[in-house]
Amino acid sequence: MTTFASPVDLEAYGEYKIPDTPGPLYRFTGRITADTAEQGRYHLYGGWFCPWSHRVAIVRSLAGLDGVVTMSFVGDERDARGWAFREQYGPDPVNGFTLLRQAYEASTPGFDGHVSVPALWDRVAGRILTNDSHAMGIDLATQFHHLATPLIATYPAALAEDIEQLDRWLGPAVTYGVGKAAGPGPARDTLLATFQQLDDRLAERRYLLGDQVTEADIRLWVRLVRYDAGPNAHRTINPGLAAYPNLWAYARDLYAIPAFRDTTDFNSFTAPDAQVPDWSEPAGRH
Ligand SMILES: N[C@@H](CCC(=O)N[C@@H](CS)C(=O)NCC(=O)O)C(=O)O
Repeated sequence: MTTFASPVDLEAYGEYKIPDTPGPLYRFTGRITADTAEQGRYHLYGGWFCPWSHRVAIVRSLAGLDGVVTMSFVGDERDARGWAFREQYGPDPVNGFTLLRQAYEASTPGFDGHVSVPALWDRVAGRILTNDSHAMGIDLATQFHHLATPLIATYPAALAEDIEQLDRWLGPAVTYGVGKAAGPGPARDTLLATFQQLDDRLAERRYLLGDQVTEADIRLWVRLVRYDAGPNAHRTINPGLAAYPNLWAYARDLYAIPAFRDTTDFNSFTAPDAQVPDWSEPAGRH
């Protein structure tokens, strides 16, 4: 049995392209409910490099689900075949697939959409339930309380509206804006103005919504931890995250939490000649 995909080969296969097909981009929209939240039922296919996967990996740990929902990682390079299982991070422990595409094809015969991570596989149904990290983050945080005690409840009902409201601001400004901020256009000014607003906000509170870590912090943090390693590796956007002392200390404060630190693989997202700041410097925030 073949366990791993052959090496990335752009000459033979060409570049991965996002298919130009009509309809929703991410077609798997299933949800986990308390009655389908079962021990060992779900498997998370993720990528270390991927900020969306990273969000869900952090939630999984904070929800106490490391032993309830299994997780594995695709390699961080691809050709037209899409994400694949390679020696770098190990095989597919659920289906023995060599290409993530096989999981999508097993779910929808003739699948021609995005082969994306994160993807949540349902072992009972034998198919992908969802490839929407937003739904995964919420469901892992809220539907498993009969099976596991969360270390931190990241999506409390009382804060759900505040979390989504922050997302309507930080989504365009940071999540989607950071990749455009090195280029021409207004994205850079918007990003840096947002960093300044966050820095002011974090002078007064430990986390975005007060004294408790929530999904809002997780969504922002996966972008902050990549900022000086990827989008701002050559300091083309600004001199670095450290230009915003409260924001930078907040980001290090989160990095000190094992669920954040242990799900972070700097090698998977750091540009070869990037100057990465010292994330382990004590944050001194209480
Ligand atoms: N909306 C998706 C985005 C996931 C996403 O963009 N994943 C990237 C890797 S970080 C990917 O696999 N892209 C391949 C594709 O979209 O075709 C989510 O929130 O889960």
